[in-house]
Amino acid sequence: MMDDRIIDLRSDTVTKPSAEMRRAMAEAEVGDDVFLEDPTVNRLQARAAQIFGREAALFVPSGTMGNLTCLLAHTRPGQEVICEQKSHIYNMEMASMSAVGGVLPRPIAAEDGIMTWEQVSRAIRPKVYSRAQTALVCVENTHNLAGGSVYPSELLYEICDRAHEAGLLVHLDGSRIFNAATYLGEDVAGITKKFDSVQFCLSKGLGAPVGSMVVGSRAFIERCRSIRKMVGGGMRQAGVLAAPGLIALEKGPQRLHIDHENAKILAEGLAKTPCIGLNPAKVQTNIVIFDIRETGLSASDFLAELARRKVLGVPVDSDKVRMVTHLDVGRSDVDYAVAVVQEMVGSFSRRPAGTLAS
Ligand code: TLP
Repeated sequence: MMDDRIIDLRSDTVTKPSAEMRRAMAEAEVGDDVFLEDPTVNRLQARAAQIFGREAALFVPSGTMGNLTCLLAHTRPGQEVICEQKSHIYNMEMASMSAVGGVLPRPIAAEDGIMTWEQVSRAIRPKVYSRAQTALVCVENTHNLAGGSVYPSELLYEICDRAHEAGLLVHLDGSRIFNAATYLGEDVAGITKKFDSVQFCLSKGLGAPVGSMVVGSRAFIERCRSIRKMVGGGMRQAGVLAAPGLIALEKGPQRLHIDHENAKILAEGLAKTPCIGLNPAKVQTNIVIFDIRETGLSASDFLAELARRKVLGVPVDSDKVRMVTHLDVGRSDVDYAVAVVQEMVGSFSRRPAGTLAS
């Protein structure tokens, strides 16, 4: 990379809408979506439902709102929700499950974020009058903070079937479900068919500027529409946002394999760097998480040094850094990012311990 550009690997949410998307936004046919009269939103919802093989879909402003809407539709205050310990819904959605939904999360730790039915079943509350009752299981696929890991579909089927037998509902935080589908070589309809609800993001790897979709049965989506209004997500001429969403939905999935290849190259390059801890074999999709403890720096100091060199990532905790590949970073950017990390870590090891350049 010769120019002054910043290589932004903080998230796949940072992508900018393409010229085609901006044109579609300018030209979108719109109406008042709270009256169900926005033709572009209606088209997006119909297309999402079709792709997922479901009766209906609902456009929501964010993944967070999509997850909360489903959670509110499936539970009532005082119940419990089983989720993975590092899941986004538990860690990064402002505790909305408890603060808004009045439900108690029951987090369970699973290797690589991939829960088994055995682990889930052990967390189900017994039917004792003094115990909060388990209502819902939330699954995240791909699993963000576990490094973009992917559930084998058979495991998802087992969790859904057995949860249903136990009288529980199952929600999928499928923010990056198209990344999972790309990795598996399967379609999203098949992967998600047994879930009671699915939320997926248009604004991550698919490249739309805004928005997520909730898909499910017609009755479920009608209920979600009221809940979306309750939480302030009833948008009006939202067709200007649905228009790039339609392009993201059609074109985004076709190029995700490029992001996965770039993530693999990034991971392999970083793994060769002294003091960086990472197993590239575990990188399945577009998220790379690595340990920087041995550099002697905290994640925030490491990232500040990196930012001075125009490469951006985010901290996962004090020892770990996350980088995410997406449509606005190419192979040469990834090569550059690896070279920068190698140069930077090399320069630390030549300096007296505990000192940084001012
Ligand atoms: N993830 C964002 C940040 O919040 C960390 C990111 O950069 O990865 N579920 C999952 C699995 C997510 O990764 C995210 C966003 C959400 C839900 C929430 O989506 P938004 O940001 O649209 O509310």
